[in-house]
Amino acid sequence: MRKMALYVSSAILAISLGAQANTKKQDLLIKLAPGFVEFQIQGAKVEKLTDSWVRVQAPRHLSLQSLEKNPAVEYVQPNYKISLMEDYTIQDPLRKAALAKMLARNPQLRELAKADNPAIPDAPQSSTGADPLFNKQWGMIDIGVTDAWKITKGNPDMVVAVIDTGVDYTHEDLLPNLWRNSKEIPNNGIDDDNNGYVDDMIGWDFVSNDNKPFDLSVDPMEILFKGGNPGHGTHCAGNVAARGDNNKGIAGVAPNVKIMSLRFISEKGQGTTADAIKAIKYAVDNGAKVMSNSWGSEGEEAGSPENQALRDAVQYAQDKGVLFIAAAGNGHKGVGYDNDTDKAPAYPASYDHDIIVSVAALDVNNNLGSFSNWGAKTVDIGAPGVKVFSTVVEQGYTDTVIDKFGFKATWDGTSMATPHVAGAAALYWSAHPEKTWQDVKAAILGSAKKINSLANKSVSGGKLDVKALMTY
Ligand SMILES: [Ca+2]
Ligand SMILES: [Ca+2]
Ligand SMILES: [Ca+2]
Ligand SMILES: [Ca+2]
Repeated sequence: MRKMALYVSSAILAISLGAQANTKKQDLLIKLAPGFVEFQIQGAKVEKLTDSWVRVQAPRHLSLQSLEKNPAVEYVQPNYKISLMEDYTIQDPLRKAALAKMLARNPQLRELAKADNPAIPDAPQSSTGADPLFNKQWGMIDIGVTDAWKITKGNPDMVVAVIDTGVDYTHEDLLPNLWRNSKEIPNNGIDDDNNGYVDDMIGWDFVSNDNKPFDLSVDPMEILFKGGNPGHGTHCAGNVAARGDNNKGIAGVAPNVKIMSLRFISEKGQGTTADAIKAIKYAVDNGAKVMSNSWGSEGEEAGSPENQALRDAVQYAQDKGVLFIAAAGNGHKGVGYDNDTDKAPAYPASYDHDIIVSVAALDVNNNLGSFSNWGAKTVDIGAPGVKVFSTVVEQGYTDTVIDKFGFKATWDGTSMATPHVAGAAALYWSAHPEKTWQDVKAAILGSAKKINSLANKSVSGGKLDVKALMTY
C-alpha cells in the first residue's frame, strides 16, 4: 500500500521567502516517486492530476536539478503545450499585408467571436425524418454507413469522448446525443457523484474549469492572421454522432450513440498536457468507451525529452480498455520528411500503445490529403478528411471554415478523419458489446478497404469501411 507522505523541502522554503516571490512561474509536471501521494513546495502552486502526477507552478529560480534530487520526485518535465492539428492562417506575407490593409479600411469586417457559455438545454423531444443534408456528407456515403446502419445505428449507452475545443451543446443536431451524467444533480453546487467535478452534466471545460464545455472560437479575421479555433470540436463531434433520422441536418457515423464533451483546447487553439491528462482521465473514469483525439503535443521532437506524463495517461486508458483514436497529424516538417511518421513521429498518435488507432486523411478520390501524415508502422488506417461536411457552431452545417475577403479554407485535416473512426468503433461496439477493445481495433483494421494510396503507408493498407466492419 502507498503510504501517505508529505514532502516539504526546507532548502526551497528558504529561497522562496526571498524577494522574488512574485517572479513568473515555470509550469512543470512531476511524477511522484513510489510511496508518495502528495507533493508540496513552499511558493509553488501544486495541483494533483492523477494518482502519480502533479502539476507544479514553481518559482523560476527553482532548478530542475534540485527538483530531480528531491526524494518525492521520480520525473520532471515541462507542461508541454498542445495544439489543434490544423492551421488556417494565411502563409503568404503579401496576401497577409493585403488583408491587413483591407481590415484597416473596414474595421467593421471584424466579426464578434462567440464569447460566452450558453446554458445547457434539456434533452429535446425526439423527432423523426430523413436528415436533409445527408447527401452533402460525401465521407459518410464513401465509408458505407447506409449499409452499416442496417445492423445498428448505435447503442444510446455507448459513449464517445470528444477531447477537443468543446462542443456547441446547443446545436440542434448534437443536443439529442449529448452524454448526460445521470449521477449528478444539476445546479446544486455539490459534486453528487464525487468524481471531483461539481455539477458536471455533459462533460467538463478544463480550460476555464467550468461545467459548460462550450466550443468558444475566435473571429475569422483573427484565424487568418494569428490562428485559433474555428469551432473544431463541434465539427469533430458531428462526424462521430450527429443525431440521425431527426429531420435535421446531418448524421454522424454512429447516429444514436452519445458524445461526452471535454474541452481542453482554448479559443486560441492551445492547451496544455496537464489539461489533456485530466480530460483523458475524466473520459476513462466516467464511462467513455472511445476517445476521439484530433490534437497534437509538443515535446518529443528530436533531442527533447519525452512527454512521459501524456504517455502515462494513454497507458491509463489502455489499462481500462478505452480506445484512443488519434489524428495522425498534418505534416509541417517540410521537404525530406515527406510526412512519414515512422521517421518523424507525431504524438500522441505515434505512441506504441496498442489502444491507439492513428488515422490519416483521404479525399473523395482515395488520395491521401496533401497535408496528411502516413507511416507503414505508425499510421493504422485512412478516413475521409478533405472537404468534410459537418456541424459548426451556432446551428450551422458546412464543409468550409472561412470563405471571406477572397480567402477560402475548407475543413481538411487528419482531425476531420479521426471522428469517423471513433464513430465506427462506437458503432461496432454497440453491435458487439461482448468484444474487447483489442477485438474492436482488429475489426476496424481488418475490414479496411485496401487502397493504393495507403499501401505500404499504413498498418491496414486501407481506408475505413463501416459496411465491411459491421459484418466482419
Ligand atoms: Ca460530479
Ligand atoms: Ca450537483
Ligand atoms: Ca466553459
Ligand atoms: Ca440529423
